[in-house]
Amino acid sequence: MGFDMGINNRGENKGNAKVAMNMEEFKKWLLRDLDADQDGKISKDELAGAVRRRGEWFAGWRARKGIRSADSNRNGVVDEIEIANLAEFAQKHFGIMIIC
Ligand SMILES: [Ca+2]
Ligand SMILES: [Ca+2]
Repeated sequence: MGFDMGINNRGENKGNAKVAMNMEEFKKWLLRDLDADQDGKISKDELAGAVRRRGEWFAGWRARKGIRSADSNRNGVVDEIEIANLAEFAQKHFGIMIIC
């Protein structure tokens, strides 16, 4: 696994290349690329859309699981304070590597 120091900011991360980013960059990326309605929260549909764009199957099911595991306050969406909880999901499904 290569260690990619440069972040590719040109649109979506296609293929199998891992993108390395820290938590701060991860939050920015998530809110820019996933938060379709720009309300600062990630809904199940927004997460499902991102999974689908990655070409994975069962996007809705995966998104539901991802939201459930990240949604600490149980309001059905991933709030900004909960985005860190999505790190594991993103590493698994979005080819992202979170570095600290
Ligand atoms: Ca949103
Ligand atoms: Ca929440």
